[in-house]
Amino acid sequence: MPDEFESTKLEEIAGFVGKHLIYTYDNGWQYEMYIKNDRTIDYRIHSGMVGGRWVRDQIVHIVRLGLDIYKISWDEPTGTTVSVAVNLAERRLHGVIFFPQWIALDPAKTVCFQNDHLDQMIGYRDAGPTYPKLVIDEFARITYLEQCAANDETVVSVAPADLPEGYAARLN
Ligand code: FER
Repeated sequence: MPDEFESTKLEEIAGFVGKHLIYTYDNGWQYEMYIKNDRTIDYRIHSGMVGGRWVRDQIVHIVRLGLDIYKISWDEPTGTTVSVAVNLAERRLHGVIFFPQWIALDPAKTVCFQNDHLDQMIGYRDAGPTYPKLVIDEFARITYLEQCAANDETVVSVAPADLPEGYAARLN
């Protein structure tokens, strides 16, 4: 059945829902993710190849791998696929991002508030070229971590450029 997923049971990932994290990959790219609920994330990209891009209500698959360890995987409307394994206890994560070739050639095409440009992104995805994929395989350090309520529409609600000075640089 299409709405059944291996290991993605609400009670198993309850400790992850509501988590809001800011992290920097070892290649310097800074990202922010909010686990809005068991099937949904919001995120902003603060720097890197597609810095400035932000997305709300991306459907994802979330599994629990162990104590304080979760994995989030999804397929973007752009055709980019992502899988991020998060170790909350050690404040470390590992992400693998599979970019279609059209994004590697012109990353700026995806730098927007994606929700307002979904048809355009799907058009780019279908036009390609898709291959060869650009595979990014990086560890990151979680520099900011907090627990928020589930389904809080205020956590990720403005563009990266419109955040208060120093927002993404906060450490805790
Ligand atoms: C991440 C790596 C990649 C992430 C999002 C992406 C929210 C999305 C990339 C893209 O669609 O360009 O850690 O976290």
